[in-house]
Amino acid sequence: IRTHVLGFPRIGAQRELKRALEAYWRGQIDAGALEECGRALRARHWALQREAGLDCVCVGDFAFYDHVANHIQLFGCEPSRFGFSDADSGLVRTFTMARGVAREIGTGHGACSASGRGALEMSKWFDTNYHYLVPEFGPQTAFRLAAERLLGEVDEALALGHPVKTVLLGPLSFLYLGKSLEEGFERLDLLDSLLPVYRQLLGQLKARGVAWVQLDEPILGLDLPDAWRHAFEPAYHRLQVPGLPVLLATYFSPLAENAHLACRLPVAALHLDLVRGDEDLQSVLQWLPEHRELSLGILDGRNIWRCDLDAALDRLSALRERRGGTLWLAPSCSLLHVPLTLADDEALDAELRPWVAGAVEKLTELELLRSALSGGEAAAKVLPAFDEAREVRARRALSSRVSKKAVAARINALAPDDYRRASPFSVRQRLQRERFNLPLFPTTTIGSFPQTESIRATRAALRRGALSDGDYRSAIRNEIASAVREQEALGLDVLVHGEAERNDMVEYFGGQLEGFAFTANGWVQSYGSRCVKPPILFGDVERPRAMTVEWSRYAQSLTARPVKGMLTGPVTILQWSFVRDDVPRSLCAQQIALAIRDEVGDLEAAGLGMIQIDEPALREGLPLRRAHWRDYLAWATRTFRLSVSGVADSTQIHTHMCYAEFGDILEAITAMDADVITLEASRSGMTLLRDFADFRYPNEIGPGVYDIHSPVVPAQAQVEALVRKAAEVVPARNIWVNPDCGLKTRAWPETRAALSSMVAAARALRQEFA
Ligand code: THG
Ligand code: ZN
Repeated sequence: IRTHVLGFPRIGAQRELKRALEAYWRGQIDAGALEECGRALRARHWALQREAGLDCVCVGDFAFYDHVANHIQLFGCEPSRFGFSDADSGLVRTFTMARGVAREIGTGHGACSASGRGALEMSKWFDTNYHYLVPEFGPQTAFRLAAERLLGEVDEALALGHPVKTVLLGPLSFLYLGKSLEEGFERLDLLDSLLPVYRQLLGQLKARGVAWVQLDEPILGLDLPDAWRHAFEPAYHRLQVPGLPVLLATYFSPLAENAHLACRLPVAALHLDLVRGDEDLQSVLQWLPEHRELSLGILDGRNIWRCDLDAALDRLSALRERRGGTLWLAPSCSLLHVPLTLADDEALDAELRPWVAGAVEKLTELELLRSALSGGEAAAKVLPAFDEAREVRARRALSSRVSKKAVAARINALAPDDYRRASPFSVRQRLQRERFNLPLFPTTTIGSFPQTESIRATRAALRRGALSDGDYRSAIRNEIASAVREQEALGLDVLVHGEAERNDMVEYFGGQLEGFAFTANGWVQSYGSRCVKPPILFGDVERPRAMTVEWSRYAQSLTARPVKGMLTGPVTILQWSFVRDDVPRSLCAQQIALAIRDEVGDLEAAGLGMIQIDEPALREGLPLRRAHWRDYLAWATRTFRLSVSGVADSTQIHTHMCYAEFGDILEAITAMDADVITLEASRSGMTLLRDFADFRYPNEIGPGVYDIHSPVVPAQAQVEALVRKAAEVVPARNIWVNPDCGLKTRAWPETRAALSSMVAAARALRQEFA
């Protein structure tokens, strides 16, 4: 029995990589110092793997910015639009692709892909909160092996005396996850020229003395077009290198109709994600030839709960009897998606600390399972650890903070009416128009205003205990008052309080709800140097007190114009947290929805006539397999409605979505029945609106009229043109005018300029359409 991991966190226990990257970008350290930081992190992470007892270390999972971007360089297919020359170092190239060229950086991610030197587009890595840089492929794409960096890392690990398993994204997934530069260009057509380069690399790895190569093909868990499915077998035949065993890794989703294919591929070993793809196991046992090794993803690589070792051992023992050959034990997927360690987190609730496992703790769990499975003395030795784990699980199950009768009772008492507004949209719209009397093309913003240095300092001072609660609150009130003044001066119609009191929205709400715990250092990489600290949803959710009312009420007290209350929706809170493994996700979402519903009610009672509940992660929570979409979308939209349906018809419910294409979930968005939806749309030049028009989206809609990811100030004429375009496909009286996302990452000067141009555009259009 072997043990291994598919990949390891790389950001560092104290986010050393983040610090070094940002210092390098600011020009405070040089490339040598950055490289040294990377080298030290790799050495430390390999040592952790070996000290835990794993058979080999993973090489190739490290990246300064993103592992997919590393493959773009590895295979020499950096888009020609960047105009790299031999003089540009690998680091310079990585960061240019990741962040664009300074002069053109204003165009941000994705905006000018395929032309200019704007950054590569970012996209969600399957259904995780990690974002990868999207490779660009076209008829001109050529591949050339540039393996110096990877081979250097292999040599580093070998020099440290570690047996090496090199991790690569497989050729099919690499091409599939990219984008085509030209309409109609088939990325699959590049396979023929890509395979020889992969093969060449495998040859060099073998010559180096690596023990294994892991090729990740997570797309085997997707609904693949036939052409892609059929390409696997011939491709993997061509990749065979005598004497170099390949482990094919799949994860995140059931293989289903691709299971037979995966079993047929000529590789030495196959990895299965038993957390997400348990249903494949029986067929794989049947189809996988005896001499192939089987790697079982028995620990959850995407969640932080300690493993039920007894249950895992039972399963593994049975499997071991059925299956001759060699078994490998592993986490289900790369550990990139969990914090490095949670063992000594000072902020984590003491009761919860023994319940959870970060990446390092998961290594220990793997070794316990291997020892127990080996029998004899090794197994006897780990009995106490199994006893301890069992006790901890029992304590967790019985904790009075996990299951709460009152919460269950409330869920059970829900009736169909709790999931719908009192009247249909047409009635609500009339009442809301009478109440708010807004002009045509009302202007608003998404919620947050620039998080200035002083705002950050205020929150940090409170955290450190350097600021009293009273002083903190008056500092935040000052920020709110100033945001309201700014908005009135700009002439916006519907105001927001600006969210100076919030850091990450999910952390902010999780921190105030019972049933959630949080960590001081449980960082997970989101993209590049950016990390999130997902709250841990461990128990039934309750809202002990109002969370946002004080701030929203204060903002409303300062102005005669309507202020929107600002909340995050249940699906997004769920999606960006570590979630319980003892009840269904849908139930967790329902409980969060009830807490939000109470907050919505309190905001309404405090005089807020408009309340926005953001669901930016609704689309990303979509299951990877279409067959599971209906079920998810049904509970996700129901949960949203549960959050908002307690209000009067004349209270206006807004929602906001971003980070995604919405074309394929319009029906679900409509089913949410928000009175107004604001969307990220400016970058797609409003093609998104055509979908909404074709679909006849019935409610009001604010397609973002400019890209907040860019410091470039939109011209008034440009905003007008976008709104005119919108008015061609959506009734003008249903259109709102707003930026495409929150403004917290922007500075005030550009924010003022952009909003003032937006307001001027709306005013001009009112004349034009009057
Ligand atoms: N919150 C959460 N998940 C998210 C987003 C979010 N996933 C998608 C998207 N937004 C990811 N975007 C970002 C953008 C910025 C940062 C993280 C994710 C960021 N993080 C700070 C950092 O790394 O320095 C840390 C933030 C903090 O101090 O809490 O800047 O909005 N949950
Ligand atoms: Zn947004």
